[in-house]
Amino acid sequence: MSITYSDFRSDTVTRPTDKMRKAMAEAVVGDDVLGDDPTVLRLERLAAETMGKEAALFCPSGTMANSIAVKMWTNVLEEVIVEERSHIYNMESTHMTFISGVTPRPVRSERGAMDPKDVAAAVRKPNVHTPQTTLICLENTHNNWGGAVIPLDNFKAIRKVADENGLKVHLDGARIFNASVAAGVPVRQFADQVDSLQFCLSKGLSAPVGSMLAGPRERIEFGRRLRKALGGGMRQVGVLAAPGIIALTEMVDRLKDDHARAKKLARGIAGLPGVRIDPATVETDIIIFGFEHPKIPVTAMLEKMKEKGILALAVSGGIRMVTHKDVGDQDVDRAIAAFKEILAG
Ligand code: TLP
Repeated sequence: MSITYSDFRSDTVTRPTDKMRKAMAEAVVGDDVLGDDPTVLRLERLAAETMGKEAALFCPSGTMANSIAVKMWTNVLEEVIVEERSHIYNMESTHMTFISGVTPRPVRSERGAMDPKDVAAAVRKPNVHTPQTTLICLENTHNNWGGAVIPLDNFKAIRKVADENGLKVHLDGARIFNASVAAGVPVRQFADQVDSLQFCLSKGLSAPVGSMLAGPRERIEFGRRLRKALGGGMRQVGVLAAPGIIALTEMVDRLKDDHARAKKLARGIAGLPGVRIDPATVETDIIIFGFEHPKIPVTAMLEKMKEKGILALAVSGGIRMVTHKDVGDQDVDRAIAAFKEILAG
């Protein structure tokens, strides 16, 4: 008999809803490279309005949206301040150097929130030896800090540093709606503090593909040219924008259920042998916990979990699990039971 898995590897594994599939089948399309796909135009307008920005661009992935953002705000011989565990710095295959010819300058943080003083200290004025800092990148929620929510006040303080030094700010808001729901702060208030942001439709919001890059019209139009140059110009892509519209208009409120389930999972496994997690630190859908067991290395633990139908990912020093639309309460109970059985033996 084939096993069915409870897949906690990421919220990227979410499948489109039936309504999304229907919308895909019925989408009115055109040629988006020629600018006449009405469904894409609707999604781009909706994304811009939601974020309070002039314009938005539909991109195939969060990585491409971030790559375009860095390229549209920087020139060669420049430097970008990034948080040291950020996705843009660690998990996007070096596009800053590869595409934009700029260097990242990592800054430490408290659970993803950089101290504005550290950011100010990292700003470099150019001379014959050093690059010029021109951009700061933020991330909210912060993936590698276990879905931590970066507070709005931290955004405001970093905005101030940026303004004092003539810098731009880009937000990797792959999960900005998770941050907004968890903090009770409208997304627009985060967006107001940055010059551009990208957010993903394809994660907890469950669309099959796509990220939106929002910002000033002139920069987004330049971004459109960059997207084409990077091979991201897509044709009858209204079929993918249609589920994106549903993601944005109908899938945000339910994120609170994912957050409650992540908390329940963390509480259920906290204190088990080898598991190092403080459930109080779980704010959204991602839980990252240390795993150090005298007899079971992380890889063996993941194998044993898989045998019991639970999929999770190894991260440095531990394990990552993410709750989302396609794992319900019964999957969380199943995961907790699997942990208890494996670790009791
Ligand atoms: N994150 C993925 C993996 O790359 C780890 C995941 O499973 O969480 N910014 C952030 C904060 C992200 O978490 C991700 C994807 C991206 C950007 C990139 O998005 P995609 O995968 O659409 O290129």
